Amino acid sequence: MKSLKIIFTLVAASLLTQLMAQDVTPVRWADKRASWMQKAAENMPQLKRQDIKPVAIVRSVADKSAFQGWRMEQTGEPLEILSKESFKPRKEVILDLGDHYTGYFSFKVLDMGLAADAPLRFRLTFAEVPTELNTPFDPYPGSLSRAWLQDEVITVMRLPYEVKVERRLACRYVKIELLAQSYYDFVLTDFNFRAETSALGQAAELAEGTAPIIKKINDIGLKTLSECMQTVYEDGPKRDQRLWIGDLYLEALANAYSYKNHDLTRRCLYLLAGMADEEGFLHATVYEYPAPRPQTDQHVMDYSLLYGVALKEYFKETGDRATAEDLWPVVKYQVEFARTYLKDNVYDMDKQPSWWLVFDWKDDLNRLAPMQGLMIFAIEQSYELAQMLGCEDEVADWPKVVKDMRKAARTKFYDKKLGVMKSGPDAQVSYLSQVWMILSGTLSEKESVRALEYVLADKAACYIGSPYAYHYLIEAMIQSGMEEQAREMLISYWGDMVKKGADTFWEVYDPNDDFKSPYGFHPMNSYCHAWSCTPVYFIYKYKDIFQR
Ligand code: RAM
Repeated sequence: MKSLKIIFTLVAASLLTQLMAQDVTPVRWADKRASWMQKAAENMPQLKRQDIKPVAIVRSVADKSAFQGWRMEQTGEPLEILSKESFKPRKEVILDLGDHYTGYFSFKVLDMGLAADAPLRFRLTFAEVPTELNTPFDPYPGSLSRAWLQDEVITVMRLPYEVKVERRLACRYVKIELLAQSYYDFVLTDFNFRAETSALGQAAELAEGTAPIIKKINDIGLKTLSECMQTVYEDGPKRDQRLWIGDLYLEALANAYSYKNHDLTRRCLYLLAGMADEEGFLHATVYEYPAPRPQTDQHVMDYSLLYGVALKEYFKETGDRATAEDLWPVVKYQVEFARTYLKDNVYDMDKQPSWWLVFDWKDDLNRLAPMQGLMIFAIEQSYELAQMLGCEDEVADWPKVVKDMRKAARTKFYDKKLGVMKSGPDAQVSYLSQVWMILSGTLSEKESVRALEYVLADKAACYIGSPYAYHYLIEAMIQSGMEEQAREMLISYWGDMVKKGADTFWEVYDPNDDFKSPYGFHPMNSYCHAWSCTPVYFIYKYKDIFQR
């Protein structure tokens, strides 16, 4: 019995030791995370609030020549009519705020003398673009939550009453429909949209003589950016209202040349670092409310590598060494972790678990060559950051990694005869394979021009489907000395959205398909989307190319 007891004690002790060993698997940067989250909190931006009143009553007009078949037209009625005449016979109104805004909507319902004997019910629909008011939302065919669509049913029990829509909205148009009524008359009045943004700075005027279309693109780009600048850089104020690394990178670039709210960039960099997974791999997206949390298991290797590029740009712009030093280990880990996915100096897609790679909203894009290029680009930029911090000794082998990866890319992807990069088992020729091989410095300037000219002329090449990917195309063109083409491309792609009536630039825009949406339902596209704001960065940074 005694020996049994001893055995039991020994087994228990060994189990406990094993368990403890598991428990103590260290969370990377465990001693630093609290201070990083603290710094994120300290850099919480002030929001500028503004009360916006509707500017007109409008109606939807079906028009085949308009974007997605709908345009808005003013009815010519004065807005005051709504506070004077009973809403009961009218039943419906569409208010135009005059521009896109992000914030909170309210209005009052007043009786016209008789007491309310029964409740009223309204449906409110908030739209960034006219199609959201003219496409039935149900039965809902989309892949993301139906509740992102901005329609709300409100029941008003007694009058007078102030309707305050609780959720934050992003829209230009507000449609109010009467769903249930009683015998008494009532009016709607005091419409207010409390708009919010953390874009407090003032962007500089463009040079005199800048083409009107470029001025317009810049204005809309600035508006897009300011709408997405909330308490983080959001991807879209309608949807998903959260911080993604890829969006942050492009927003921070545009912000650095316009509003210069560097605290917001700092906050986002700290938030992401503080919420990396236990091993240190960044989550591609994090939430702020009710308390900061990552979207667990949401890993995107191209995004995590861009984090280092964003930090380098931030440091270059602000000289804020303390932040760069604090967060350098995070950058280093992203690169070292990505390196474990290299096989013979090429990114190994087969080794990668089920994470996705973003690059573009194009299912048919083969991402192998783009990933190889992005990784080279990111390691090189991160190495530059190390040099700026004087800690390049820690990563002394990175230049060789870059060199070997370039060499492998040329061997594996470059078709010398055609002068073009080919990706994947089907040797796909895509815009983005060329773009990333250019940005990675794998192709010489002459080869870059040749490769880009090839895809631009090749109707069969896998083309680009989102403003996010267009950003890198324009950058690659500028890097290859194709300045005129870069200018023309920016004007034709973003200018096309302007011609189609954009108040803010869109998440996905395919000039060949106005109804394109990555989520199976075109109203679900985000029509004010962060990654679409980058003309701002190009126009200010490359003044000689764009400000004329
Ligand atoms: C979408 C977001 C965002 C993008 C990610 C990958 O859901 O709107 O812009 O970064 O996907």
